[in-house]
Amino acid sequence: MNDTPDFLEDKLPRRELIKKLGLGAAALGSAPFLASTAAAAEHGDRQTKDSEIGFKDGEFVLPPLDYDYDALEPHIDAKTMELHHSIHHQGYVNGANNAVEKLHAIASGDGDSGLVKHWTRELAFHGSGHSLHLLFWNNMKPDGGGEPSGELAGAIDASFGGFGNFARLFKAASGAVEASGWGILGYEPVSGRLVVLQAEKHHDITVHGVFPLLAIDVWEHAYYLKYQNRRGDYVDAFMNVINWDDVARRYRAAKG
Ligand code: MN3
Repeated sequence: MNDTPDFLEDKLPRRELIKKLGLGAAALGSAPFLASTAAAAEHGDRQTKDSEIGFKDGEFVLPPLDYDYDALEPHIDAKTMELHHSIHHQGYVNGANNAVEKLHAIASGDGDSGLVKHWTRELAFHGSGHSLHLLFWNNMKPDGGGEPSGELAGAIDASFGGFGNFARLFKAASGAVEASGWGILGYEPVSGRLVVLQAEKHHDITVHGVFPLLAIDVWEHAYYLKYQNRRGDYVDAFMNVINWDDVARRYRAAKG
């Protein structure tokens, strides 16, 4: 924030500054992925539920869920949800804040620039972990599942040849992530198509620029209490809690 002209700092709150100056959030000291969040927030139909606010008063924060820990039973059990949200996700929030602090110190000349590779990797890991969990919680709802309709359904048809094909690919990709990671449905802006990707850990093997719309966490902490080694059963169960309205809203925002 040291480089922000005083006259701007005084008149505009931080979030407004990001928008007015057309800067990625990184330029003002936040992780780059926040830029897409800020851009999406400008879109009229983007929700701003409490459960989506992952950055507040200058630091990453863990928002509450939009539903109770037991709301996704029997598909995802309450104990897993509680540990996953309150312990695991909180860890990524803390890690991302710490990495940003260390990188700020290097930027201002006070830190150890020899550790810049370490701290940028830490920000990539924890920042992506935070971002994907925010998406994951909001991608789910009690009594979800089924199939999308409208524009998103059309895009799935055009990109994959139908919902059945998409579901087959998404489940295969999610089930086959090596070790810990994610299955992701995203909007690829160069082609304008939807793509299915895997993420290893949170940030490895991606296509830069892809806007994630739907993500399933396939780290063991997401399913092991209930499903043990049966990741495929957990992926099948996840399909029953998808909030397709949320995914459709993200698709409209990404396209817009
Ligand atoms: Mn997780």
